[in-house]
Amino acid sequence: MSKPDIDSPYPVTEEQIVFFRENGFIKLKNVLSPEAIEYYREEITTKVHELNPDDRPVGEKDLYDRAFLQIINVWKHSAKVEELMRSKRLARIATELLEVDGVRLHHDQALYKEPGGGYTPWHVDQFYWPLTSDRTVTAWFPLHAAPVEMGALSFSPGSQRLIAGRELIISEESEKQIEKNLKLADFGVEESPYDLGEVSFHLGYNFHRAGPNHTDRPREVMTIAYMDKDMRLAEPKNQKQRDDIAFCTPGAKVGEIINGPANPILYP
Ligand SMILES: O=C(O)CCC(=O)C(=O)O
Repeated sequence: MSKPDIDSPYPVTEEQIVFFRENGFIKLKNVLSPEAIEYYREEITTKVHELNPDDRPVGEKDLYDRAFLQIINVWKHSAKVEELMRSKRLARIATELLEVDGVRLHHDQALYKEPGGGYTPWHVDQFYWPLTSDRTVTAWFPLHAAPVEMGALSFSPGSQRLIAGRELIISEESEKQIEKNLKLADFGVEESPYDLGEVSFHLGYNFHRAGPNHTDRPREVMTIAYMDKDMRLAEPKNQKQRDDIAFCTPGAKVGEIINGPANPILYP
C-alpha cells in the first residue's frame, strides 16, 4: 500500500477555533482515514513492543506505569512513524487551533494502555515542559475506535484557566486534588468514545485524565505534541522539566527559541 493522504488540509471552522479557545480541547472526527490508520498502526505497535523497556505484568506495576506503556519519540526509530509525525494535516490543525503562525514538534509518543491497565490521573502537560508560553497542543488519537471503558481521554472544558493543580505531578494526589479543585471551581468533565479516525487536541494547560482499560484489548494511542514555532525554553522548575529538556528539546538554551533537530518545524 502506498502512503495514504495525511497532508491535505482538514477544514477547521471559525466555530471550532472559538470552541478550542474557550474549552482548551476539541475532538474532530474523520481527521485520519481508516486506510491511514491501518497503514501506520502495525508499525507503531511493533515499535512499542520493541522499545518498551518494562515487561512486568500490569499487576506488579506502580500507579504511573500501570496507566500505559509510554514510548517517547517513536519517530526517531522509524521512518514510517516519522512520516506520520510530519503530517501536514495534523500540524495545520494544531497551528489553526493555537492561533499562531506555525508549529514545531515538542515530541511524539505512543501511549498503550494494556488490558487491565489503570487510570491516568488528572494533570496538565505543561507541568512537565519548561516553556515560556501556553501555546502548546497535543493531538491524541487511538488507532481503532475507542469506547470510554477502554480509557478514552477526557477533558475538563475551560480548565486551562485554573491555576491551582498545575504544580502537581501525575499521581494519586493529582487525581484527588484536581478532581476536588475542578468541582469547587465548577468545571465539568467531557468524556466520550472516539470513532475510528477521530483526533482530539488539548492545550498544555487543560486538565485531562483517562479511565482504566476495562476491555480485553490494548488501547493503542499515538500522540503528537506541538508548540508554537517561536517557543522559547524557560528555566526548568523541577526535575521532570530538567529531564524533559534532555528527552524532548536537547541542546535548547534557556531564553532562546527551541530550534534543534529534535524540534523540526512541521507547519507551514
Ligand atoms: O493517554 C493517556 O492516558 C494520557 C494522555 C495524556 O495525558 C496526554 O496525551 O497528554
